[in-house]
Amino acid sequence: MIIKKAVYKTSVVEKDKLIQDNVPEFAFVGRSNVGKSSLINMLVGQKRLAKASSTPGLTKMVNYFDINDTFRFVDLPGYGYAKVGKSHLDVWAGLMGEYLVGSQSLDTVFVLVDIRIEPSELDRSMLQFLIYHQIPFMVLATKSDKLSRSRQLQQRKALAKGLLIREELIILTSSESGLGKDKVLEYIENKVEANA
Ligand SMILES: Nc1nc2c(ncn2[C@@H]2O[C@H](COP(=O)(O)OP(=O)(O)O)[C@@H](O)[C@H]2O)c(=O)[nH]1
Ligand SMILES: [Mg+2]
Repeated sequence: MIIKKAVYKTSVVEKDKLIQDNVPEFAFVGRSNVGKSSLINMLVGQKRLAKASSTPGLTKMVNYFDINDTFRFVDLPGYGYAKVGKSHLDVWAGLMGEYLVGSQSLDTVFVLVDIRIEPSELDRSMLQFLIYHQIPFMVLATKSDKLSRSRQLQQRKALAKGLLIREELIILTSSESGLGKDKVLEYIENKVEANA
């Protein structure tokens, strides 16, 4: 699939304003700085569709992008800033949790993890949350260009082990080199066609 058109639609801060329609949504989540904005930009082939993480106001918003007039990308708030001592459950009590359980047309959640960093407790509980709610997900390992090919494959195994998931659920990506672009877009195309 080729992305011919990708346009910013809107940003939402209240759960009552979340979009509820039948356009399939592919959401992106992950710790702040994991490379979420860069990956979205890489997938759509635009340098600054998704803003850089340094834009403070955007971090607590759900940002929607219309793609090819057929599906949507949804940039969810980063989950790296949960305060120590706060229950993990608090993370799901916010707008992101509302979106994940309440969105009418959520198709898949792409969970981003840095290929070089051990998965955190939050990454694991995110996956447990998605599995519990029967929400389809794929893990996208980001910044793969920072490792050699053999280290990438080693890390893919290690990530699968750390996240307690099958290796097939992890796609190696790089916003720098474009690695993984075809795989992610093929995945999306198959899901959109299956639901059409
Ligand atoms: N080498 C490399 N750096 C990346 C990649 N993706 C993101 N970065 C860098 O990681 C930092 C955070 O990226 P950003 O997309 O803003 O992360 P976000 O907070 O998850 O949206 C920036 O300095 C990016 O340039 C990648 O694939 N390779
Ligand atoms: Mg960002």
